Amino acid sequence: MSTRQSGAPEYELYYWPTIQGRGEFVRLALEAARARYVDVARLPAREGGGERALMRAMKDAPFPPFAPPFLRHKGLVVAQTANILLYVAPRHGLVPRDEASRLRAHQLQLTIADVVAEAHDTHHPIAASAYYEDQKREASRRAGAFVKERIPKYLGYFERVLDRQGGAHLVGRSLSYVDLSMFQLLEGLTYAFPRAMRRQRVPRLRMLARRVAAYEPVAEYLASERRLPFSEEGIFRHYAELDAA
Ligand SMILES: N[C@@H](CCC(=O)N[C@@H](CS)C(=O)NCC(=O)O)C(=O)O
Repeated sequence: MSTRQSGAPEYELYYWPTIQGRGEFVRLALEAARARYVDVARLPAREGGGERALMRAMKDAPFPPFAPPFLRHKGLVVAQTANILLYVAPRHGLVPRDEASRLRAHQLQLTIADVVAEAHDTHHPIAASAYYEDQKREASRRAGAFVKERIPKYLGYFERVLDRQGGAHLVGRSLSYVDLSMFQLLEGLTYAFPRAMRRQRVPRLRMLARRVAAYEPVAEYLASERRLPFSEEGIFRHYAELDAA
């Protein structure tokens, strides 16, 4: 099992085994909840893991996902990162109970998904199937606009929301999955665009990220071997030439 929890795993998470990617938003929620889960593709093939198991599960699901991450729980297969979090969070107190708060959380999570897609497109603006080296010129233009316009616009928006909420949490009065995802987004952007990120004036978001990192289950996870490193295989990639001058 990929967690320190004992007992049979409750959830099966399916995601690419060597990268943080979009799966990391789900891993963080499961870890923060100290949920019993297995990160299936990270298991050895002889234990029913590996990428083949992932592909098979995706193909065989009665209602197939388009792409990982997806989660199996009690006969349900749930795909799309924001949708998975929408499903998991209420089961573990990672979102307030009332409808307005849940809609707000989902709204923010979908906005985070938009940033993630744009961050991906800075290094793969033409085709996800082509090498970065074959789309470097387009990547440079795309990243230029992302760094100059989109990062400040998105982070400015999240900072404003956090301020309106009182500064402690993005939704509600305690830690929610959106806070966890905001931590991950800031980590990813800082890895990929360290120079651009140094220029962002988002003190509340930074403080929130520090609190999330210090939250015991998250701190334990981040220090464990379960937390994969960022790399140039993932969504947030550091290419110095794409970072701001
Ligand atoms: N909107 C989906 C995107 C899923 C997605 O793009 N997954 C990537 C890995 S992060 C993948 O394997 N895509 C395969 C493909 O698009 O063909 C989500 O948020 O879960």
